[in-house]
Amino acid sequence: MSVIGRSVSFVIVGSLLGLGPGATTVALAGSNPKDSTVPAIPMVAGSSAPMAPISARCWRFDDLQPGSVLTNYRGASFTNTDGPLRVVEDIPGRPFTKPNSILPDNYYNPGNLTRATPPDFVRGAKVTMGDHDADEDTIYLVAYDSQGNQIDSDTDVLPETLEGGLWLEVDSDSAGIAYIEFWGEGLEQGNSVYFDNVCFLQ
Ligand SMILES: [Ca+2]
Ligand SMILES: [Ca+2]
Ligand SMILES: [Ca+2]
Repeated sequence: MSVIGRSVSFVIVGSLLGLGPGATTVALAGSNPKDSTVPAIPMVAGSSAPMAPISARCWRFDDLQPGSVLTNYRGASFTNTDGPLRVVEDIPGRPFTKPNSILPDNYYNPGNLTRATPPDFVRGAKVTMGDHDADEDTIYLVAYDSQGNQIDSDTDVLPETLEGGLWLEVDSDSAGIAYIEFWGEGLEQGNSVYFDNVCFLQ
């Protein structure tokens, strides 16, 4: 039984942060609490003044050849603990970006996870994970420093009925995040979720 689902219901979504394909860089000059694609802007302690704008780079993987293996992309490295990460021309729905997302080849095996290492230390990261309904998945995102110490984590539950995904987000007080790891646990505890829209905030 598939635990990522394959029923087709593509939803055309707007461009992530309103920018073009592939890696993007943008200064986030404002925030809208109703827009889950835009991180909140940190405020200076004790005042209403915002800190310097956050620079966000987002990897959407939409210029990659479907069927290819994701390894290094725009200076970031991507690995999975149990086999290749596959570029698939398949998105479950919002907030995934068409046409591609990424799925571990061995998503059905228990315990596997994906690591993404940005080219430089970052102070935040965001990832979209989800699937074509089929099962309830608990998704996780963990940020580590260069010594392998956990800095921050985030988790959420994808309802069994959800055709699409959710964002998870981690951050640090300084640019101390060396890499992130993320996965989903669905039926049989496999990593049965697609991912997309990997964003690093500096
Ligand atoms: Ca995409
Ligand atoms: Ca699911
Ligand atoms: Ca699943």
